[in-house]
Amino acid sequence: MELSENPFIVAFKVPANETEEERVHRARAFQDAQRVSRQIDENLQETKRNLDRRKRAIRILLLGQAESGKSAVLKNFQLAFTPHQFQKERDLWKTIIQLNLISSVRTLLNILNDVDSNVQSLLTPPRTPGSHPNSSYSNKLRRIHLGLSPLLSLENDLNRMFFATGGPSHEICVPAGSRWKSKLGFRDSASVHQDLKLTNAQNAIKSNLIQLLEASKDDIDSLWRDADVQRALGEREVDLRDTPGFFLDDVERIASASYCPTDSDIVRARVRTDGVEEHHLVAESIRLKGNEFFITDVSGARSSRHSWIPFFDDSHAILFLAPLVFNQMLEEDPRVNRLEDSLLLWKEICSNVLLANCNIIIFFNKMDILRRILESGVEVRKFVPSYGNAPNEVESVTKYFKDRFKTYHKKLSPKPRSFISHETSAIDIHSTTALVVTVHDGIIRDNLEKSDMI
Ligand SMILES: Nc1nc2c(ncn2[C@@H]2O[C@H](COP(=O)(O)OP(=O)(O)OP(=O)(O)O)[C@@H](O)[C@H]2O)c(=O)[nH]1
Ligand SMILES: [Mg+2]
Repeated sequence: MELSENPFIVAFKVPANETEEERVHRARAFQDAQRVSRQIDENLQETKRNLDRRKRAIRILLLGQAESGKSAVLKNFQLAFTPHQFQKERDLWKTIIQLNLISSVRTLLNILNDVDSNVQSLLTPPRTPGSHPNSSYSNKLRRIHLGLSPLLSLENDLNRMFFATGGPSHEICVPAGSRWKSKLGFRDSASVHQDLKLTNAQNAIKSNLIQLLEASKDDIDSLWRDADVQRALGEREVDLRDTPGFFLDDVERIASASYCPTDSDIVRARVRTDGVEEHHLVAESIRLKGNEFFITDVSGARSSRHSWIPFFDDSHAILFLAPLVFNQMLEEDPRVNRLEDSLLLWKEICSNVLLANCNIIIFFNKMDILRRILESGVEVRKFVPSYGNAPNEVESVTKYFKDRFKTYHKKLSPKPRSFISHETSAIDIHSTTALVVTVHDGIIRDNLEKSDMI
């Protein structure tokens, strides 16, 4: 471009017969324009630096069906690599865990209220007085139910105020990004949000929650420990301990005013991921210092899986979460067995050409739940007839399913690649934090080898 055509120079050209006032005005406008231009240059440089950093850093994508444990694995990465940042968010999780606890109470009451042709509800009065075999227990449970009503209604208000969701399942669901954290009062030094201060109404509802929980903890505890309730759950083959965000065994601790979540509580807390979240981790400890990487956490719901595709050709490795829980159905489609859904998803991921050069590491997660299910006598062959009469034991069951995943991996991968698998229980933070450090080292090593080959 000719100098005379430069719009910046043309705009500030000295006009003929310029007055002193016009000259001062023009000089000021010129300085302002220069400042804006410098700012734009700096922003462009910053964007370029970020892009370069992203290009250099390892990028990991977490995949798997809903509730498979992706966000729990992410928390283990954060615990291992950025423990100080993790520590700063501790208070934020307190409200989430308290809401998880109330949500389990609600689930429990819903199950007890469920009347079908065979099972008399434990909460509704008997049709003719005295006809209910356990009418004295029912009276007790009805009293507890009534006593817990204010807590349940506060849970509704809290969900509406902070999450604007809730839905029929009352599961906490948050939009991607960290804005929901600031809504709960989390103050991140890097945050640009201005609305970090909670309003008086928000503060009031949070302290109401603490008071009401403290006042209700005996009721919650007696409801959960009640022999009739436990029997009713057994009859319906419901094990609430296997449900996400289960804290009923910890009521005494969690419903106390002085409660502070432990690392393990935070990993066990349930917040459904909505959309796609990218997390930038810069290792804090001396040993891991300098390790900088990005982890993308996604929603595993069937309706969200199309949103994973743009992240496929940008990732160095995929961590695929496949719980070997063979006797549960999908929450979003109760006709579909979770393990069958995982296998279908695995086939799609293995055969995807966009992922042909990507390492895929599979975590057979929720091993603790598999162990509990088998110990309680549930037979694999009833849910997976092809399992036949093989031993109903963890080792044999794990090998059977692992072989199925491995076979598809070999058959469907567009190019040969190693099958790397780990058996995990993401809520066991001791072993999982150690594992994610090893896995991360492996991804870096593999990436270096690949770039050397190129
Ligand atoms: N018992 C047990 N619970 C686990 C394990 N891994 C995860 N969880 C719990 O299962 C629940 C669901 O885990 P999440 O990490 O939220 O699942 P997700 O894959 O991120 O689910 P979406 O965000 O809905 O896609 C949480 O309450 C976790 O704490 C595990 O190995 N054992
Ligand atoms: Mg999640």
